[in-house]
Amino acid sequence: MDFTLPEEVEMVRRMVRDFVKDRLQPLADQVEEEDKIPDDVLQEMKELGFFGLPFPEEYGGVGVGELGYVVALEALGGANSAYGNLIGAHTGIATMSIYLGGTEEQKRKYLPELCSGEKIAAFALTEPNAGSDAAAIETTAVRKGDKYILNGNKIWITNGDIADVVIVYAVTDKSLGARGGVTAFIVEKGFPGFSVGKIDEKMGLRGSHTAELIFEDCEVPAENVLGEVGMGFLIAMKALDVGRIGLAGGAVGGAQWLLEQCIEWANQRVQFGKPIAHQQAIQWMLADMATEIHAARLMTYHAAWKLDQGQRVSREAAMVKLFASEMANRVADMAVQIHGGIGYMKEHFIERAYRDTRILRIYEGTSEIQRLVIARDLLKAGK
Ligand code: COS
Repeated sequence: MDFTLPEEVEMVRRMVRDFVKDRLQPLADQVEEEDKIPDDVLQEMKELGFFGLPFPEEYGGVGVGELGYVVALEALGGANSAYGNLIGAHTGIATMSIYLGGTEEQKRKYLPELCSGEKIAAFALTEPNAGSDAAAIETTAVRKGDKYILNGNKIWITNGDIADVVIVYAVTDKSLGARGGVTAFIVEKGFPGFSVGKIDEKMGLRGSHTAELIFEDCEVPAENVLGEVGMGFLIAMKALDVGRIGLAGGAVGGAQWLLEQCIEWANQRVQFGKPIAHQQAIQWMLADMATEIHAARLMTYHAAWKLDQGQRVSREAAMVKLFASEMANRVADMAVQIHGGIGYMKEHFIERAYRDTRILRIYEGTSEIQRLVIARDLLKAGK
């Protein structure tokens, strides 16, 4: 067994790490205050290939697979969460839905401009009455001639306010439910009847917005049915399998960065006449953080590798999402503890990281849903 990362993946890691250090970290407070990623930074991210990392070059992607994508999200961990969030929603689940479920024609039409970042994508599944229970969506799509007419509301949609292309999941046959009754649609910004509602006020993740999306007799050409009618639920589940691995990569990166900040702080903060790093209480927290990060990183790389081998990863994706997000929350909690009073202050980045980390246990499937997916798979397989 060889744990060495491929050279092209190492190159991606170095590129993202340098970009974070030189370009993103100096802007951290600005992004937090303005609640916006600066336009010139967004442009640079597009030029560096951030938007199409895992996809094959024939569709305009960078071609570094899920492993390269995960390593990039990990390296982004030292920056505000806004960047990983933008990429996670755009690449990890929205563009991924087209890649996994689209016809060849749809892939050729949409992937190049999504991979270049010329167009931004969002993934619209969640509704007021359908969060964890994704099959309970109520948005309807009814065929009328060569169009489908969509009616309903989606909420908390990441990139919703800036998306040019939205993957919308809607009910085409209520009687079939998750097994053939849900269809995915590629909805473009200008389609009649589609509008963006309110932008949410969140606990954290400033610089990344979630919004309500409204479909009022929204007209979608029949050729924009993603893949086939009735395949929507499967496409959503498969995209979420992939997205959850990327999310775990981001959680590992964020936790690693917090660990490094804690080591630096513990070496410089003097109490009782010596740096607090000399106290065993602090050392044990650092050791626990490092051990959990290592475990989550290996699990995440393994899941990404398995996906790149073309194997099904539903169980592993749920496991890494569960473990890495819970781990990142434990690490963020210890990071505040090690920093003490200063870590609770609004002006300190540790306070921001603590708030931003909390969502990891909720979006792209709560920890409870991940346990449900794992347990169902265990009981089905008997091992
Ligand atoms: N890959 C392939 N097929 C899948 C699948 C996956 N990952 N997950 C489910 N399916 C299939 C099932 O095999 C089943 O088909 P068969 O009965 O023919 O085998 C069908 O899809 C329905 O699945 P299931 O019975 O598991 O559906 P449930 O309604 O019980 O819900 C959960 C499944 C809870 C896993 C799903 O609703 C879920 O993931 N919820 C969380 C949603 C989420 O992550 N939201 C975040 C919003 S996006 S940021």
